Amino acid sequence: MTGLIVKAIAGFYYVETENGVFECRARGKFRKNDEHPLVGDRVEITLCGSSGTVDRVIERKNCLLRPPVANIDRLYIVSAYTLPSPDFLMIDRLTVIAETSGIEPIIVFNKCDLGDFEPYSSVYEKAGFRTFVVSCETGENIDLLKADLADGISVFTGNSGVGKTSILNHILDGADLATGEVSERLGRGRHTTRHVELFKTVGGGYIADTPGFSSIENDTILKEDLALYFSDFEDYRDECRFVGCSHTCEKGCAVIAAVESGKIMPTRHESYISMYEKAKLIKEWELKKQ
Ligand SMILES: Nc1nc2c(ncn2[C@@H]2O[C@H](COP(=O)(O)OP(=O)(O)OP(=O)(O)O)[C@@H](O)[C@H]2O)c(=O)[nH]1
Ligand SMILES: [Mg+2]
Ligand SMILES: [Zn+2]
Repeated sequence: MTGLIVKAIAGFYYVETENGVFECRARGKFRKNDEHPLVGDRVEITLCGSSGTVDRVIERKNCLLRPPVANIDRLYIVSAYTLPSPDFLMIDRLTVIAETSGIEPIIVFNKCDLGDFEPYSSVYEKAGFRTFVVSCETGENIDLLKADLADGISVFTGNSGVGKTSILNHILDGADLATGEVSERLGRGRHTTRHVELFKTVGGGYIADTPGFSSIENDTILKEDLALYFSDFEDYRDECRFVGCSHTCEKGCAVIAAVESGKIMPTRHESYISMYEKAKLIKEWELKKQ
């Protein structure tokens, strides 16, 4: 029998099949090969009574390690206006991670009842991303987001406390998932959601709620390739004075000139420089090994 892993907790996989959801363990060979089934995986299972075992993972089209989900169509990168305020480096790193995995990154600004997102959302619209500005408090634009989740596998990610679960409570009929108060003092959430889970959306798609985080790793991109994933640099990156320009500090760099003249938003370039410095530490042979 085949099914879809919709939840993974403490070594148990919950597999949705046409006959319902079954609690399964992974066969020992997974552990031996250091492989792990992921939420979003299509799997073959064998049933024994009301529970079963995962025998095989059907080939993935992609997967992320953080959040750990497979076969993702769209990654919604959720930020809040405040409590916590947007972390542009985090947003930009996630867009690059998504695009290198063949996943569409979409920007969601939540808590728009608390302030005007226009200066932020225009940065991302200008850079070519689909962007939603919503509020769980007033319900503004939640219906647009809901319509966007009608098919495929979508994933909400972003810092703890930005309102990922709150949005799902609006979008999923009858859902009452636990949400957390954000500590006023720290401006951070308390990691209310602790596991990844896929929920069925109205149109028959799936949406994954995931635990928030405060930092991300797993960058696996060469510094030479990084600019290719900043589509707002596209019109400028071949116009620089020097071949092989890193677009970080060079004289005659057309990207830097575009930042100075307001055509590229400064936070996007700052994220680029920060990611470039990190990518310098990654060597080609290290990527091949993976
Ligand atoms: N003012 C306002 N508050 C919101 C909005 N959306 C969510 N909140 C509040 O933000 C807090 C955190 O919301 P959660 O939905 O738990 O955040 P989360 O992103 O799921 O957090 P983790 O599960 O920890 O990753 C809660 O107190 C919500 O009531 C909004 O649109 N406006
Ligand atoms: Mg949550
Ligand atoms: Zn340049």
